[in-house]
Amino acid sequence: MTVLEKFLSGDQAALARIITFIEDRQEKYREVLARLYPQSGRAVKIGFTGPPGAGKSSLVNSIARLLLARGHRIGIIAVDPTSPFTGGALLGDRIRMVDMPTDGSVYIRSMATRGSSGGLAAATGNVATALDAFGFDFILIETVGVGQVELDIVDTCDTVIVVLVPESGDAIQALKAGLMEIADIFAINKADRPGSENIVAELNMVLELKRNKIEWDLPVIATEAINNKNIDRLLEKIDAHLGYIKTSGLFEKHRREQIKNKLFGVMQFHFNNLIRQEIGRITDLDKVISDIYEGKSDPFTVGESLLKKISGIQPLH
Ligand SMILES: Nc1nc2c(ncn2[C@@H]2O[C@H](COP(=O)(O)OP(=O)(O)OP(=O)(O)O)[C@@H](O)[C@H]2O)c(=O)[nH]1
Ligand SMILES: [Mg+2]
Repeated sequence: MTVLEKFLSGDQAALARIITFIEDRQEKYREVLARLYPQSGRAVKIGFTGPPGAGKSSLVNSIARLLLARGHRIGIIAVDPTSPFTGGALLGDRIRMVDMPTDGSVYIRSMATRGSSGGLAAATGNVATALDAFGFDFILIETVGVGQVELDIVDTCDTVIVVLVPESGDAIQALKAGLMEIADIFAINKADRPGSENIVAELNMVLELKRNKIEWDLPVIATEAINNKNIDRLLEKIDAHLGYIKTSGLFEKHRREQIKNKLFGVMQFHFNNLIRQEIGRITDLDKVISDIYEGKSDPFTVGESLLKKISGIQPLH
């Protein structure tokens, strides 16, 4: 049996190999994805994002347990940006999801950026496609919410939970980081700490304007992941949100949008490659650069004419 056949027969070791293959973009990984893609689309994808150490892993862990108790199979992706800016790895006390059942009902995969964020969102989406095709009912995706890449990752989810903590200023920070735009549900975790009521109130105030404009009520739930408190309420809201997007048509709309983005992403990838591959054949690039450097021409005119030579396409203005 090939690895792909083993994957399709439900072998988790084959799943792990396929994911590595996709993540490392090994030769022909696109062909593998093309085979898996039609099998995907059934899993519900839930994103958890928020500042480092907010308790995202702890919440994913607790929600996964409730979903397992319902008989679902769960795939978990923990995206671990290793940049010094996010500082995730600096926290020595982060939760590792190790004490999960080993009967095949859960699969946990962490993905590191290895110092570069290029393509991370696409790679995460592709890994989610593999988990989806493998047959998991839910895919929980954890990512530190500080940059654009992380926002892109949660864009592949059906429901997004923004996790904040009682420390003052978080709500305002969240606004700045664009987290407000992507949240469907807010979890104020570590509600056992002082100040949690304040941030809930502050957030509710900020959300009031937005709530008036949409049908979904953007719930704010105070949770205590370590004490397993209000996790059931959080899951109720997840259920409610999934129900809302399905009946309102937003689910399909969003999924179609994701397909469009994927399609454009694939075309852009190939188009970029085409340019890099062809440019040397149709022109002397060093000479072109020298001409521009010496003021004999400009990147705008030359760029358009080179594009036309490569593709036959006259750029739109
Ligand atoms: N007091 C308190 N601590 C919590 C709670 N939930 C999680 N923690 C602790 O906060 C720390 C970080 O939790 P994680 O779940 O690893 O947080 P995270 O957001 O996944 O962290 P990164 O992935 O490193 O960004 C751990 O020591 C947890 O035990 C809570 O409800 N109350
Ligand atoms: Mg974590």
